[in-house]
Amino acid sequence: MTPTSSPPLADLAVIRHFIDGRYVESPRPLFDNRDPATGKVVAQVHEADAAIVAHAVDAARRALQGPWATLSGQARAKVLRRLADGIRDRFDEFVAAEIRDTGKPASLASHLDIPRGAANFEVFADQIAASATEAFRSDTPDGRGALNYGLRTPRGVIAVICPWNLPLLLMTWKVAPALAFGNTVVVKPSEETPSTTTLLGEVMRDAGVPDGVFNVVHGFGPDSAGQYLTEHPDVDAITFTGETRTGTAIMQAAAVGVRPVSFELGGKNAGIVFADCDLDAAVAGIARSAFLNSGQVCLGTERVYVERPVFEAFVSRLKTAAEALVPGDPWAESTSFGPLISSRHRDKVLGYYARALDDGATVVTGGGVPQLPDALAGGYWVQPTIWTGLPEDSAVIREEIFGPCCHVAPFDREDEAIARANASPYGLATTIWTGDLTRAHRVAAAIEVGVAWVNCWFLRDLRTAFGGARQSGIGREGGVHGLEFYTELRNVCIKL
Ligand code: NAD
Ligand code: 6OD
Repeated sequence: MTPTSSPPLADLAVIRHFIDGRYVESPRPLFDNRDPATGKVVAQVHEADAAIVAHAVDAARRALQGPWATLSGQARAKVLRRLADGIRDRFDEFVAAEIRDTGKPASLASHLDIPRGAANFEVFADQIAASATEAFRSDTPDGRGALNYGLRTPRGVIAVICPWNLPLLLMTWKVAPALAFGNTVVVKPSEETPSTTTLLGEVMRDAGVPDGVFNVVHGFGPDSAGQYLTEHPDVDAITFTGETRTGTAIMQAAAVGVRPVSFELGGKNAGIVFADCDLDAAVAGIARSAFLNSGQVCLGTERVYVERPVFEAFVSRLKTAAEALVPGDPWAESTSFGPLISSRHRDKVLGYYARALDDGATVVTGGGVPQLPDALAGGYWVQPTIWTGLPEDSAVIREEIFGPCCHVAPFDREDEAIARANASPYGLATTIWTGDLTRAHRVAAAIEVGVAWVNCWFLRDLRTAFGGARQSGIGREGGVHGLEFYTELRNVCIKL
């Protein structure tokens, strides 16, 4: 059910770090947390200095030796299920905290962000029992019959660095497998969205997670919590979701000590619509993939290639879908479209809107800022926007915008659509729309991405591998795939 008003979030008026089972403050000046729907300051956040980060890492390191290490897999799975229940028990508070940080519509927070935040813990509770180990009998002259088997141990202290677009969902997507496989974590949520991660500290405590297993430090990237955390020598591995450029900086920090990384990075995803598709479904699917969460989804479609016979009809129907989106108060039932996360991000997106005009785009719809009531006038709003007519070398087609916009271009041949989709340094996701299953398999195999959806988008089975190719990521998480990153694999060889 979608809640229609916010419960009080008194405990989140000042946002503190969560370390070793306690909320703690730090000496640096607090920074403002703003509601993107109004632009108003809604909370003050403590910023971690190097000492606070060291305290969190130390707590996580000590917790590796405590009761967490001796829990059976079944007992850990029970704890994870209690975490899922704990989020659900405080569902309205989590929804309200996520809305306050992001401005997203209540319908979205209550149907996607918070339910997935809870489900992530259940899925990885299941994985504890599902993860098998390999075994080999040697067949070499010196070791005939020797038994080899894999033994997985936790990596240790994992740094979890998160973005702002789906805060609880993306954070728990990493924290759940880290805990499931026996690690401890220090989480740094985005400076834009500190609230739900902070609230999760209480849920951890109430669910009986031992002190020090889950820690949270707040702050920014460079010269702040992010940098201190990734450079801390006692962090054993770093999992990060965010911009490719930030991933480069984090990889440099991880190089010291040769620590493993798992990265989910940016994208410039292409959608391909063939003339034989169900056009209504394709329009609805592409509209969702371009405009959900105001386009602030890494898997979103910013480049659409449509087979020429249906191009005009597709563009006209996509325009109708974009214009049906209703911006407004996140708590209003009629609202289906939220603001961007910050004034800085809005300026970036509007910069691309201007660039599209400079590069000769035809604006099918949008391109500016919507008219809204006075109460929302200070928020970070832009219109859902569709362009046609841009050259393929325009920055609008090459670079990730991360806003509610897409460019639609016609194509004539399947190989041409594939080549244009692949002409990107990124390789995160694609969505393919066709009624021809043979073609669907062929095209899904030819697009160089980590996730290929056919006649759907963002349809997630959490047991499957998730991640990006090329500059969209390193490694795969999801289901048992996370074992590679969240555990160390030792081979035990016994001569019999
Ligand atoms: P960002 O890279 O700016 O920030 C992400 C996190 O990194 C924040 O917590 C930030 O404080 C921290 N950070 C920044 N600089 C750092 C540094 N030098 N050292 C350590 N930490 C640092 O990304 P964002 O703007 O929060 O999120 C949007 C980006 O995330 C987009 O590029 C989007 O595509 C990507 N994203 C990818 C996925 C995926 O699954 N592939 C999912 C969501 C978002
Ligand atoms: O669904 C997920 O598990 C996932 N990591 C989604 C990423 C969305 C990007 O914004």
